[in-house]
Amino acid sequence: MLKITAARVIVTCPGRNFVTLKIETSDGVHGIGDATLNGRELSVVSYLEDHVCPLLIGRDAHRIEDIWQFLYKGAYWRRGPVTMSAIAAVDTALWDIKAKVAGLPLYQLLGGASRSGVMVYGHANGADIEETVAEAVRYKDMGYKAIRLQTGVPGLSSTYGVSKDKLFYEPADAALPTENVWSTSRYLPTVPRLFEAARKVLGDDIHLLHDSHHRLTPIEAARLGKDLEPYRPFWLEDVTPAENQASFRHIRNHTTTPLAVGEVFNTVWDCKQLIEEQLIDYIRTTIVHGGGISHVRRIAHLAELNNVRTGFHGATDLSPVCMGAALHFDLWAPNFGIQEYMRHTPETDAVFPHAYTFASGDLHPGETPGHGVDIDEALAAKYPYRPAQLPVNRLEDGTLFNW
Ligand code: EZ4
Ligand code: CO
Repeated sequence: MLKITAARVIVTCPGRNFVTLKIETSDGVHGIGDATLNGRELSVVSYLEDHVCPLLIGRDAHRIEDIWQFLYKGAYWRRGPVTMSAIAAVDTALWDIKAKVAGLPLYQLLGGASRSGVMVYGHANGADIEETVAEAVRYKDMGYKAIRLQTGVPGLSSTYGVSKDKLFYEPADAALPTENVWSTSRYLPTVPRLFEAARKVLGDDIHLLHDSHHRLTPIEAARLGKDLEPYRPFWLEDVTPAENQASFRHIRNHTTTPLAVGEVFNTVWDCKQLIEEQLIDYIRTTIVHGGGISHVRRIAHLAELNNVRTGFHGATDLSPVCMGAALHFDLWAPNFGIQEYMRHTPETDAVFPHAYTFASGDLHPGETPGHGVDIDEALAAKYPYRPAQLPVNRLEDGTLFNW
């Protein structure tokens, strides 16, 4: 028995907020898990500190599955982003501990490497098409094999995915939500023009992606998918809000553009129909918001049976701890597709020393026992929590819309 002796939550803000759970054991081995829920961080801190940490003390750290079931079934109130992020943090920390005790990098415990590296996509964005394409060229020159393209929309002062700082996009930019303005009719013709320009400059030998960030109706999404077909996008992401899984049937019936969904999902139940009816091509739910490795593994297995591949969320609000764990998963998962990679700032990287490295368009999790990511607690303490929320979006007539 490897006794859990302590479970502590560490909140730090090296440029943005991160919540980390640290679990310590009687053998002196510790593990960490990411619990960051962007804009709602302190609700997960409370869930962990007030309700989860006390019941971990004294349990056997090796019984990962039993602890997962205890936290999921034992709460009575199942699912939801707060609950599942908290469970994910525990699960990730316990897998970290088990792999450290075994003296193996985590991917070996999952079943070993299925590939030599994890293909990632970076984010090229600009105020207009020309600037976005120039950014994409810069990413190609950095070695990226896949690039997400987001551009400003003529007539709109700001839009999702377009930032001032090119390498580090950060939408949670104010203590109270910033208000953006949206127009689907201005947006829809812009994206095919962007892709046409990008293909001309970048050629065919690169994967191009785009994120609609939940802003279209199914029929608008179908139109965009059809308009993008000549430019062979790798995927079109989050075309509509996905609470209504059946609405993807309409989109699917109209376009062969591959679809990616799921960064806001937190259990297999959110995507069961999407996967079983093969309505999507990539599932994006990653470790921190999907109940940890133990639950995301169930999602990935269901996906594999239905020709759906993984394409995990990897924005900057997912900490390096989540990225490390995700990369071990990606290196193993037989149905891995691609991994999103938004770089963290140097301040964040210093707080979370990690074994993963980038080379030639791939990330590799490294060979350090565990998931290979740690936290420098003394440095973390120098960056206290700062309130920051995600923006909201309104139509031009003031109607509150999806961000
Ligand atoms: O807006 O992670 O594909 N990536 C995204 C992200 C999300 C943020 C929200 O916290 O959509 O940029
Ligand atoms: Co997205």
